Order: sequence, then structure tokens, then C-alpha cells
Amino acid sequence: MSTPIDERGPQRGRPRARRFRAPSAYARTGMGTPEPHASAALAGAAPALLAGGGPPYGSLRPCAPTLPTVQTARPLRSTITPRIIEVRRNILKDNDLRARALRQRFAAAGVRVVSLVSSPGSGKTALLEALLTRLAPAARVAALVGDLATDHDARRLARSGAPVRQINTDTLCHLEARMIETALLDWDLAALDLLFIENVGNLVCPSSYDLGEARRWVLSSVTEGEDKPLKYPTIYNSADLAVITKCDLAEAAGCDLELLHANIEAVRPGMPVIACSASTGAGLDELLANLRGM
Ligand SMILES: Nc1nc2c(ncn2[C@@H]2O[C@H](COP(=O)(O)OP(=O)(O)OP(=O)(O)O)[C@@H](O)[C@H]2O)c(=O)[nH]1
Ligand SMILES: [Mg+2]
Repeated sequence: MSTPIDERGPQRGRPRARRFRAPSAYARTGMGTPEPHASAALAGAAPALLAGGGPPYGSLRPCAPTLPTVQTARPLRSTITPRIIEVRRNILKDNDLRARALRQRFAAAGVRVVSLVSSPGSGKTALLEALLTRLAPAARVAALVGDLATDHDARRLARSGAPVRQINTDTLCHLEARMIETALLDWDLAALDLLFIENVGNLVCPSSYDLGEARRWVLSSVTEGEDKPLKYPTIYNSADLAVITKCDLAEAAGCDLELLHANIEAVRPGMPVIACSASTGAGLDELLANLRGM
């Protein structure tokens, strides 16, 4: 199937939340001056699967930037708390700078980047499998996929024929911009039109980390309960599109789709929503049209 992607490039205008705001760390930047980047060719047209590849992320402290700060009257605590805040600020600032540089590289290379975030098992990989299978024969599309361990998802995605690389974060519950940098080191971005990034399954931490993507999709499956947007508003406010997945199971799961829509609207008024099923193919044309409209 030929699925052309138009060349208008990433757009930044998306509706803003009224009641909840994304952390400042996810404040996105506009396109800046392109910077040079590594341009070794992709390893042929065959799937470039690098199982467990990349740097040893295990030395990183898990989730340090998102540690909650506890206010207490005890003197020891009150001297420690400001340090935690300082570390968090520095890490997020470093990530923002790297993400900005990535966004400039993506823009210079003409590659549109879409990231997927959701809780574990919401159907990110299944949706990407379905989209890559439809796109890969004609479009120049690739994927990075993050998990703490295993290369299961990369193997699933590579069956589409698209270049895929697994990022193993070991103890870390989210992807960071420097991991994307490393994973792309030997990829020629100019050889791509579209790059998907599947984040680690987590509805909390990924909201704080800009990956340089042009679009972020937040997935919510019908089996998770309709209240997830209300419980995790930050992730919805860091995203551009809400995707309701596994719609073929809605009735069996007793999911009230109207209520789910209403809850998304409550945390993020005006947010576009697409309901789909990777199993039946419902909604996939709408998602492909959304990609073409980037
Ligand atoms: N019926 C049905 N099952 C689905 C659908 N999408 C995914 N699943 C199933 O849901 C389970 C989890 O799907 P994954 O695609 O692995 O979910 P994920 O979000 O990538 O999971 P993590 O990467 O572990 O966070 C698998 O058993 C899928 O087959 C769907 O549209 N319909
Ligand atoms: Mg997955």
C-alpha cells in the first residue's frame, strides 16, 4: 500500500490545557538552526535490530528526577530537600537541551518523529506493528522502542521490514533524550520520513522528558478503566493526540467510551481523540491520515 506522507513538516500548534499544565521541562521549542549529525547509512533495507544495544543505562539512578519532595519540620530533611530539587532541575535542563538539539536535527533531516506513551500493555507495540506493516512497504519509516529489559518489542516491530532498534533502560522507567541520541548515532536520518519512538510503559515519568519528537500520542486502552485521564493528567497535557486502543474489547471490558472521551476532554479540553483497534484495524486509517497531516 502506498502511503505518502506530506512534506509540511512538524507543527507546534496544539490546544493547551486550562486546568493542568505539563512540567516546564516539557516546554517544547521551535525549530532552530540545523546542526550536523552522524550520517552513516542504515544497515541496508533489512531490519536493523540491535537487541539490547546501546550504552549501559543501568548505572543511572532510577527515576531520580521525579522523586517526590517531602516537607517536614525536621532540620535534617529540610536541608536535604533543596538538593533533590536542584538535581531534578539539572537533569531536566540537560534533557531539554538535548531534546532541542534532536528536534533541530529531525527538522533538518526532514524526518517526522512521533512518540507513543501509555501504561504497560496498552497496546503501543501492537498499534505500531499495524501501522508499520501498512507504512513500511512504501514509506521510509523506522522505530525505536524502549523497555527496561528484553528485545521482544523490537523483534515484533522488525517483522514489518522497517529498521527497528531496541533501547533497554535497565532500571529506568522512561526514555531520555540522550538515549535517543545514542540509539540514532549510526542512522542516516535523511533516509527516513517518519520515526516512531515507543516509550517505556509508564503514565508518570515520560511526561517530564522531551525526546525531541514532533508529536506525542498518549494511549489508553479500554481495559484500563475510564478514569486514567483524570488520574494521570500530566501525561495527557504533554501529548498532542489521545488514542483509545483495543476498542474491539470495549463491550467485553464494560468500558463506557463516552465517559472516557469526557474524561480526556475534562483534563485536556479540545484534545483530538482517535479510537482504534490493532486487532480489527478500526481507526487505523484515521491515524494514518493524522500522520500524513503532520
Ligand atoms: N484485543 C486486542 N488486543 C490487543 C490490542 N492491542 C494490543 N492487544 C494485546 O494487548 C497486549 C499488550 O499489547 P502490547 O502491544 O504488547 O502493549 P504495549 O503497550 O506495547 O506493552 P509494553 O511495551 O509492555 O508497555 C498483547 O497481548 C496484545 O496482543 C487490540 O487492539 N485488541
Ligand atoms: Mg510495547
